[in-house]
Amino acid sequence: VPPKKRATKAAPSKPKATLEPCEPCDALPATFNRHVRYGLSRGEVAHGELFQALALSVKEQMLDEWRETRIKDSCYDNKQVAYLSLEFLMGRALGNALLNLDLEQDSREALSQYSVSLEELEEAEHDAGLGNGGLGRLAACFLDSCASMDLSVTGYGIRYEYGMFAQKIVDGYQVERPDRWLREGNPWEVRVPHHNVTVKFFGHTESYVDKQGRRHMIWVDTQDVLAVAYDMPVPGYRNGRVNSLRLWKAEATDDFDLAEFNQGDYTEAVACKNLAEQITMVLYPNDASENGKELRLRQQYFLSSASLQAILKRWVHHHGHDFSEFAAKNVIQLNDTHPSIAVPELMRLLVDEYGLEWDAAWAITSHTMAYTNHTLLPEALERWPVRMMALMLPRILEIIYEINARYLDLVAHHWPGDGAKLASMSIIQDGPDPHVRMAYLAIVASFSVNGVAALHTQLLKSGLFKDFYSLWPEKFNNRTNGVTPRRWLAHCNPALAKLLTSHLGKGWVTDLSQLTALNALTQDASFIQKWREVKQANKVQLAKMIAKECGVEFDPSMLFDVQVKRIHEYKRQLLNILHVIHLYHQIQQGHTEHLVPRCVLIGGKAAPGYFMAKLIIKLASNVAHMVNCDPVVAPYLRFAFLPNYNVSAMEKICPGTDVSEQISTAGKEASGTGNMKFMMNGALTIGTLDGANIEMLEEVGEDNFFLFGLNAEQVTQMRCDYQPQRIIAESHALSEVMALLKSGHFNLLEPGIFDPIIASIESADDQWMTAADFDSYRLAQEAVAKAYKDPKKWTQMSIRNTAASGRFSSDVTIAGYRDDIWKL
Ligand code: B1N
Repeated sequence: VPPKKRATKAAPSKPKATLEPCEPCDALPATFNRHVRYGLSRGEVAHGELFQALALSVKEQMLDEWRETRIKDSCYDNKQVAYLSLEFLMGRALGNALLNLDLEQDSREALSQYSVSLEELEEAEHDAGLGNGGLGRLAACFLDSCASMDLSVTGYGIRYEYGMFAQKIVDGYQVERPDRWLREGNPWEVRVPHHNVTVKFFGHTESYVDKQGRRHMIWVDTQDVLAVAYDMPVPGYRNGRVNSLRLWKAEATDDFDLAEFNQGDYTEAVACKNLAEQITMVLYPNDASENGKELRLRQQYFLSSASLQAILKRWVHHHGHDFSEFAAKNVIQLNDTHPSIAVPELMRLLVDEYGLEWDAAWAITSHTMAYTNHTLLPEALERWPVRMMALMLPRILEIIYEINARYLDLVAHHWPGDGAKLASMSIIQDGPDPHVRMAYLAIVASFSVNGVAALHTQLLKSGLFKDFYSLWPEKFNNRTNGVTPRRWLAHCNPALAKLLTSHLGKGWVTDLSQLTALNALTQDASFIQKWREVKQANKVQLAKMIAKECGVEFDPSMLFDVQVKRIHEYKRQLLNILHVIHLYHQIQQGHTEHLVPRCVLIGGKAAPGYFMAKLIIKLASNVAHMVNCDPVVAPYLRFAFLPNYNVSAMEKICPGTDVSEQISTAGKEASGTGNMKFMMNGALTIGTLDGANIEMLEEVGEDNFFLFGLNAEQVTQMRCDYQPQRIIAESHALSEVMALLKSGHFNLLEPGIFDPIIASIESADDQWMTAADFDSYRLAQEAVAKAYKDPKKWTQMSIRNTAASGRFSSDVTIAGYRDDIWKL
């Protein structure tokens, strides 16, 4: 690091502690021993405490490189990316850190004097479940790729006290339990109080005119909340870079509720500080659905304001109040509209706090913001009531109106005399209860708008954002999602990783396209044999977990058929369950000649207020009960619902899966990313032409993919005249399944509970068109069974899937963001 130039020849001052080269830190085993000896509680040393000691030791190993990364990024004036997200679904950190820092052997050595294995300690780590599903996990994969590709990218999120709820199944029903993930402390985080900022809420605005006659707005009488900074290290894969995930915690400022203080009610005032701290108390557990609560808007503004203040402070620290280069040196990537309130907030900070003119501030904002859309589902498109914003964020609302007025001038220019266009494209949705359309706000202010898979982006351009696309075609681009091969192959599937490395070398870990070389091995009998053995061993491990968590015996010689993801009607777990009922019925009828013994696993959480999703879990549980207790069925079919599906469960599930279920109604799943994790680990996909499935199919070829169902266009067409009752009547298999369901066979003691499910399948309004795809799905499942009967052929298909998965590394996705959006 070049020393900072001094302007004058000053007397030698004390060296800055941060820049001074220091002694290399102790090796891991020594550090670990120190933590065990001086850092632990007095009693018996439990796994949890040894985990803490090891995690603290591993963090210490990162501290120098973490500091050097920070210094390097500021010294060289690199362009910086801020990835703003309400969710970072990080999962466990230990295994990933050991892999990326190459500290596995050292850790085993450190543990050798203790009667505990590294694997046992890894199990003692609590998942950081700060996300719902795909969107939050994508953010986590992106952080790994950015660090591994040596990019200066910081994640900004919320340090929720309670992460994604823990799911229990009681009498077949989902029960939510709080996830107090920080109870034992978080060894990875570092509290950085000198980065704290305050965030304003409520109050009102006033205007004044300065000496030069310029009008200014001030936001006064606010209730301020302290944003406390916590940093988590994000180590790159063996490259010396350690990026940061900055998580904000809300705390009361010291001068909270002055009024009450002044009245002398000290204790009341202190007790009231809870209100501020509520902001970061809990993650909203709704995946791709309504989140319209006031507290949620507070979270969004809290994250956005705190992060932007931190970014601007750093800028001013290095450049003073000269913002001319700001947009050239900064990108703010909005992970969906959840942090899109950052748009007016950046304007507010630049105009009100740093004194820029509106036009200058807008030029900066609109060249800095970039927006990723993750869903087309109307119920997930965020809109905030104007009356709520007027109270909570009065200055922000004024700015939104100003942005809208100027933008509507442009719309009027583009579509002269078209009042309907103005109304439909306005950021403010007018009416008796006007709302702010956050997606429109994000598009108007962003230089880039991207979808997350080819079909999804296409549908954005031709549907949801059609008018915006015609106004600004150059803003729109596609970035197909990906997943990190470090966690989702190297870490979670060590046996396969070893086999890959022994044949291809280790380059695949950072260049997953190298897996295409596997195609040359599909005729190599000994390689096929080894591949089978790895899959078989992983199935044994998965079966152990299922026995433990579900009490159901999965026989590893049977086909493992898995669907794990959030429970949502559009993802059609129901279609899967109907197929299980069909198989069950076939077996009971004695039609077993073409059956391939199969174990079906479904796992996932339902949003606590989503009635149908919860009922689908209950149906799965009840069907599983009937299937598993029938000795006639047992040799052919087992069915389990896995409670509390999360990141660390997926790490065991995807290596042991034969068939991955990606069966959403076409046009509804923006991308999917679980589909990619399974593919990477050699599972075959049964899927619709939806999201990234389409691109997976393109890569692997139709011969290695079980395709079924309507495509997005056919779904839209059929919606006009959907007649599920006729479809059911015309399908012998589906008629039988519906009859069995209606007979109450799966709910003998709870009559009528599944009526809403039956009604939804039979309804002409069924958005998800489960009946329409049933027969096609059933036939595709028959093709799966047939293929599985030929082990050699199946294994070749499995190898080809892994070989073709290189394009779905998040490194490829991030290379796209880097070159085409961030221009790093
Ligand atoms: O984002 C993933 C995609 O792979 C999935 O297809 C998509 O469903 C998912 C509101 C969401 N879209 N929208 C959300 C999450 C939380 C919330 O409060 C919406 N999640 C997705 C990654 O691109």
